[in-house]
Amino acid sequence: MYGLQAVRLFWLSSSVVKTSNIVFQTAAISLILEIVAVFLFGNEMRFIDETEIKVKAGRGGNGIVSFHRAAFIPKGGPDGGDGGNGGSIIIKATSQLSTLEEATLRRIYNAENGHPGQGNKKSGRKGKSITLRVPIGTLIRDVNEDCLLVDLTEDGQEFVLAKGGRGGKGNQNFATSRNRTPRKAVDGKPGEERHLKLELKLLADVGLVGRPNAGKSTLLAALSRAKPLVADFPFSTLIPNLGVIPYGIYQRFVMADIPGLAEGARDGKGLGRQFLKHIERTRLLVVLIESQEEDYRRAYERLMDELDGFSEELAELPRLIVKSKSDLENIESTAETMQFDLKISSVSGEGLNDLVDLIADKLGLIKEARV
Ligand SMILES: Nc1nc2c(ncn2[C@@H]2O[C@H](COP(=O)(O)OP(=O)(O)OP(=O)(O)O)[C@@H](O)[C@H]2O)c(=O)[nH]1
Ligand SMILES: [Mg+2]
Repeated sequence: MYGLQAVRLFWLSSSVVKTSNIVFQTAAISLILEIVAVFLFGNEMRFIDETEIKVKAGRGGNGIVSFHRAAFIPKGGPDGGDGGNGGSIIIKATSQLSTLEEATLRRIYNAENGHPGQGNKKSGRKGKSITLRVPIGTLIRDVNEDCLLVDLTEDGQEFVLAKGGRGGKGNQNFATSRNRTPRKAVDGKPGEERHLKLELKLLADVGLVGRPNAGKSTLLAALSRAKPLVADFPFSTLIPNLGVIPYGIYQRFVMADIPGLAEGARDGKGLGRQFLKHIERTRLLVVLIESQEEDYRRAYERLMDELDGFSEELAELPRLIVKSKSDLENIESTAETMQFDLKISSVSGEGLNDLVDLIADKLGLIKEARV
């Protein structure tokens, strides 16, 4: 996170050096204040979308050898109880979280061992299980086996990451007519262990892409109840935002706004590229190009270069090409070098309803259909 702040600060400070533009200076000062605030009050904006953890389930408790002892019963039978099962480690997807932060509280998670059995045929207590909560859209890979274990796509979906070992049997189980005093009991089994990689890839229907400052966050705020930071400088969005957009009475779709894609993002410039994975699982991209761009086609092709270079999934997604900030458009000064699907203004509201209709159409939503 501080890395992101630093990139933004670097970008802004270089702009301050280059220009005396008051906007940049104000932006740089506000960013410095933001960093100071983060140091003082903690960082509430930590967006963690990747982490590695080790999990170890509890060992099963041992079964024990014991014989019933009571006054006037000299030869009580075997009464050694079974060991309790070890605790498991479970992962659960929840809509209440939007980052993996909670799962990163520890590097290693150990569930409790099962307790040994007791005399009087009492079983040992089970070890306590641990449930890790992660956001919906978390993929879990086994690092050693190099395979995907599960993709948690539903609210409440659970998966056992490491199963607790079974408790061993006590000697009460081994009495036979030939051997009434068995001295055999079984030890508990070890719990499973795994080295895992958790990766969050947000689940949204539509992804917004555009260069920094293209008006992505403003559009999301205009269409949904999301309140992303909107500001008149590039890289104002540092983490992805999701917004739910209603369509008709019963339908809705989720739109993701990610940090702007700077030119050369593919070579590590700017912030946008690391967030592209969060729109990889969408069904449609809305590409925003500012009406004030000097060369629309060039701006579009540069964006497409970044997307195509990122992954096949992104390259193949259907796209709507939308001209943004139409209220600022100066028709004489910009030669129309490409075909837009629509032009919109999040400020005047021009084209917003049409955009929602167009997106819904591409997603195959039917306005009056109940979900
Ligand atoms: N006039 C006008 N201004 C707009 C419109 N949409 C956005 N803006 C302004 O453009 C600036 C940038 O808008 P953002 O929504 O933060 O842009 P962004 O694409 O999210 O930018 P990054 O997050 O930095 O990539 C802000 O000052 C907005 O108020 C619009 O339709 N008309
Ligand atoms: Mg933004």
